[in-house]
Amino acid sequence: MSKSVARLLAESLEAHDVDRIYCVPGESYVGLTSVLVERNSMQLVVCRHESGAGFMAVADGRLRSRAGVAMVSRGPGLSNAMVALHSAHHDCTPMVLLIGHVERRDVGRQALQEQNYSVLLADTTKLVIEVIDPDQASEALARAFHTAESGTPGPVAVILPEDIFDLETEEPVDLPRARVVSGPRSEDLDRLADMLAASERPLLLVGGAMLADVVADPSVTDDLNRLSEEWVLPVSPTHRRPQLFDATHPNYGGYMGIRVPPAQIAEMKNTDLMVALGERMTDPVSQSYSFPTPPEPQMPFVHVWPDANEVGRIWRPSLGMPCNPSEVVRGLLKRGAPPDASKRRGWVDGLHKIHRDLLAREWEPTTDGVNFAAIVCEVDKHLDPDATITTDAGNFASFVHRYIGFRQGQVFLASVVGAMGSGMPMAVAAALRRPNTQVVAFLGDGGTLMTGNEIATAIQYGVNPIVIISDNAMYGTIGMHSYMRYPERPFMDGTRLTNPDFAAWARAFGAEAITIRDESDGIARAFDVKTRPVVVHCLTSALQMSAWRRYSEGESLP
Ligand SMILES: Cc1ncc(C[n+]2csc(CCOP(=O)(O)OP(=O)(O)O)c2C)c(N)n1
Repeated sequence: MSKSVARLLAESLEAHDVDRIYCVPGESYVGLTSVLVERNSMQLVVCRHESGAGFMAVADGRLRSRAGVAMVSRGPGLSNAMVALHSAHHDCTPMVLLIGHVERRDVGRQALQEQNYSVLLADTTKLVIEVIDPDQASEALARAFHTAESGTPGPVAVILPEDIFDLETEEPVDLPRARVVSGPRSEDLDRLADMLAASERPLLLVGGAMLADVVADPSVTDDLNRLSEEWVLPVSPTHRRPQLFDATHPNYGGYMGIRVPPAQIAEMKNTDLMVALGERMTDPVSQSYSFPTPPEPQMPFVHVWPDANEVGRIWRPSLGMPCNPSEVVRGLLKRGAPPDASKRRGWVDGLHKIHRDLLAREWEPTTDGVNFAAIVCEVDKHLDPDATITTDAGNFASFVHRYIGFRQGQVFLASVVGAMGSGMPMAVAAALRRPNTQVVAFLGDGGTLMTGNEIATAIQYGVNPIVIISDNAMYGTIGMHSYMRYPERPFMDGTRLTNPDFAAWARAFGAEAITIRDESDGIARAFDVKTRPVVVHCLTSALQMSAWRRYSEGESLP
């Protein structure tokens, strides 16, 4: 039966179980939006900026372990969405970006807002698919979702010329491909089991691909816990994946993220076997490519990642396993723990003690504003076991990683690569995806005025995140880097910000607002509001540059 291409696309999205699309409308794709609105089979969330829409789709991709979907208009719309694409690409997050395009007959003329997408997106997407033949529209979507979700996940762009939507087609919906799960070779599993059995001081890193497996199948969490307990293995969640292991579990071996505190990393470096389970091994995780050292790691190194292109790309692992990490966990459990696994108890306890000491809720007052540590410690007391925490990029987030004892039922969302502007949109997406659960966003004053306007989207769609703004009147992270590199230069110069009253700003949107001027100002009431978003505006110390560093001493605190 003949139908319009727009309808075929809508049915294809439905077949891929898309229930929500984040967008900023554009004239280039009204042909598709009008059909989507008419069918009403999925929610169109109209955002205030394409970066906001993009980050919401990234968050959705992370929350579902399926591609999140955003829709933007040609040149200008896409350009605004680039930061989210960059983030999804680096963070290995599945995402499909639908982009309206000029009419096919005008392609190449530099028609209004035309862009060469294959050139522009070459280094921020896994694939760019231009739909030239309207009969291939559904096939294009099926390929986009499959590519976005398989191997190393990432963003895929689908380019939709504006003249195709009303054309008629006889093509059927191209149905979704089954999810591909790859297991380890049994000889590799045997070798890993032998290496682990022989190891006195193993280190088990768990990262993004493990998290994707957990989201797809929550029982993976129990398997991981059992492996750690039966095999007596310390588990270290990697950069911005803290929810993979309970911070208070006695086998928690310390967080392997950006700038691990000296005491922790010194002990970690005594390992005799590093196993990266579903961690791509990024710059922050590898401690700026020093642990392990490329290309030859300083200790035996096992790399498990569901994509052979990635295993061996930078390091020469002792054993490379291009498969789903959860399958490795299950395979090891089946083989059974070595009889002398308890020989590692002292090693695991030692790592855990350093972590617990660092997690201690200790902080000291400052002279120029609130020590953000106090706020984060207070928030931690109010977090539900299934709360979502999002952070934007900035030094205020170091307090979140230091002082929040993440639990496995909690959800953490941020741009792993550290793109500013992610915190608020991700909170909106999480609140939509996880109704009736707490969603708390931590933002800096810098990031707030990048995408904070998406609080309007929260209000429009009736979701109520709690937004905590650390206002130190500067781009603090950069101030710190500048100070560390050039201590003789005036602190804050080049990074100072003149801010609005964020409480008044929040109220103008219809949100509730609380101002914190002192560590003793309570924020408990932020958790009681529940009927609209709450913004907690903290007048934060600039001298307390991060959870680890204070200006006057110029030294790490611990
Ligand atoms: C989109 C983007 N622009 C610039 C940067 C570089 N950058 C990293 S952190 C930071 C400052 C963040 O300032 P703020 O949000 O106020 O948090 P603070 O560091 O003061 O806690 C900047 C500019 C970035 N990571 N992402």
